[in-house]
Amino acid sequence: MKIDVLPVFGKQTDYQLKDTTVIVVDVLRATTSIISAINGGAIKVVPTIDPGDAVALASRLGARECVLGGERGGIKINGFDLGNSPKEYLTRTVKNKTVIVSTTNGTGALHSVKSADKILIGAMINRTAVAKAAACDGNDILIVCAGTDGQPSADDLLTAGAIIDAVRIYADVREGELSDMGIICETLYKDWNAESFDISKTFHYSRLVGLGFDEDVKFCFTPDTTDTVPCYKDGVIVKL
Ligand code: 3SL
Ligand code: MG
Repeated sequence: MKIDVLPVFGKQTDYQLKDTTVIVVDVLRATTSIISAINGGAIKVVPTIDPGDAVALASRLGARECVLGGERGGIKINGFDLGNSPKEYLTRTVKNKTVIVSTTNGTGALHSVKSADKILIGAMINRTAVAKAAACDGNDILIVCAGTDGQPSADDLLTAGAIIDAVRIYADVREGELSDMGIICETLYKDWNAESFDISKTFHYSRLVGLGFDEDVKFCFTPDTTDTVPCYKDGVIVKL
């Protein structure tokens, strides 16, 4: 089984998506919030790139049926019900609703891989569960990181490494099957786990803390708090 990591979405080829299980990671905070929305009882999550498309879809479905969530620059979009804090999605607000989300990088990352055979939603909170689901498929694995504003983001790379570390529980990853990017990510994860790499100094993490989202980053970086693995198919995200 080959495992590769794309540090920023949008550079994958059709060939890379063929017969591959893709895991999309935007640990801060879009994929963590999406997993939380499913855990909060949402029927489905619909990711949209443009906030205007999210509003149009919400008005077609009707306010009773859906919840609008998302951010720009980390802050809740004006007129939306929820921002992008995972805990907001664990409340009764989303129960039995369609959650429509638009975020700066995460929803773009999801759209960029929509032609893949299988797309799973990954984060630190479900790293072992998503690794198990991908490893048990037997396909090659491509972890697509959202990154931050077109640049690789240490938070996503570290999470990709955490997922790779967990894949080894369920599959034999032979020498040469893990790409150089995968080796870098796994090393970053091991350093973080051994407390020799400090994620709090990195750009997006410290920006969120500066905006007052300390609780969010702690929540997002607590490994294995859920077994939920959402999957993205035909434009919607549901529990696998
Ligand atoms: O980029 C995104 O999609 C967001 O998750 C960014 S933020 O963490 O909400 O600022
Ligand atoms: Mg991010």
